[in-house]
Amino acid sequence: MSRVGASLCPFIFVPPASEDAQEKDYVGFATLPNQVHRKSVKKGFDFTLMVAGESGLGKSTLVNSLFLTDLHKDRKLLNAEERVAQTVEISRHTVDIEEKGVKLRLTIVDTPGFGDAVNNSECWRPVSEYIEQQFEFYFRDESGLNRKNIQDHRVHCCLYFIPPFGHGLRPVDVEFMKALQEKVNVVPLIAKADCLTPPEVKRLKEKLREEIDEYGIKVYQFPDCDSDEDDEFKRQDRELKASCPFAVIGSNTVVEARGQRVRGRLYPWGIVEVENPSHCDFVKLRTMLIRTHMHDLKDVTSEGHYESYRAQCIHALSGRMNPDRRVQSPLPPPPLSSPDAETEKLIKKKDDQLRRMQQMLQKMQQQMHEQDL
Ligand SMILES: Nc1nc2c(ncn2[C@@H]2O[C@H](COP(=O)(O)OP(=O)(O)O)[C@@H](O)[C@H]2O)c(=O)[nH]1
Ligand SMILES: [Mg+2]
Repeated sequence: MSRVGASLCPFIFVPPASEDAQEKDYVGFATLPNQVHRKSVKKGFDFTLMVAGESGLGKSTLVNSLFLTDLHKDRKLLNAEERVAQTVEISRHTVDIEEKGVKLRLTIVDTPGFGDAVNNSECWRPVSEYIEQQFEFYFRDESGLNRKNIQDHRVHCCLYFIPPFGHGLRPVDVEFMKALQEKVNVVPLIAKADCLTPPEVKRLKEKLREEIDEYGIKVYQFPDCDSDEDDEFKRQDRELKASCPFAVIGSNTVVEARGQRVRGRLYPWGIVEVENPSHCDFVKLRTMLIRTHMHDLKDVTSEGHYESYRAQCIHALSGRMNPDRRVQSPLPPPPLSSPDAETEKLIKKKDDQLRRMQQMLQKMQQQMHEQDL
């Protein structure tokens, strides 16, 4: 066995060269999974979580509670006029969290304005554009020459907050989730669940599940549990799926309950504990995001949502570079009716995007050509 491995990978025990003749066929790749694991642990994990929904539903409070950190401590408080002017303002906060030597770089994308304006039609558009823009940046970096330093800000999950007060989904909720469903993993939540009694929570969950089906909204689907998992894991997985949409409570204050200090909300009639599973599904949501489904959310993002964005871009680019292909397209020609102003704006935006990508490709080709010379 080569000794070189010892210096490359200081963590792994490498037997001395003279140790045993039987070892001579041993190349050492059995340790590769360890190396990959160590490398990713050392590098850390990153995860981008978006919160969306009406203003005042407890989005910022919940993300602070989820990651036990005040993500918004630098937030500038807006006066009433600014709030009205800023219908939807998207902000991004990144925090590095470390637990037992494992690093997590967490990015929270907050969408604070939705619902503050009188007219909420198309309030999903800036959010949807934000998600697509991150795909565009990634596509540009991935196709460029500087692929080692890609900044990946693709959104892996969007928690969509549904108010607890109504009788189910409002048209704006349906519209919002449908507009995002092909671009991001949408996880619907019942906000401020402390406003509801347990039978009310149960009824609202049933109603929401029915409506999500009825309207054909594609929310994030939890993957099937492997048949070789142990019974306890299978039970937890069943429970997790049965609890959707999760009913959550957030709090930034610590209160005294049953002799312990817990995150909770103190009312004249009692205390509601955020992390008490009989009070709400907060722990289930956190377990799902951090322990059990983070990798799946990332996989679905890159292999599903991003892949279809990328395929569209490549298709559009190849159509542009080779005009003959457009002629041969089996698709019927678009209708000749004149597009409305909104559609024209969109087409112009897409055209600009494509032009930028074409320029980038040409630049890359030129650089590669120069390198070859
Ligand atoms: N009853 C109740 N109030 C909450 C909860 N979470 C947050 N709040 C309160 O709702 C208000 C708005 O919270 P905030 O997190 O700023 O909402 P956002 O606009 O959606 O980000 C604040 O007064 C919070 O203290 C909750 O789970 N239950
Ligand atoms: Mg907020």
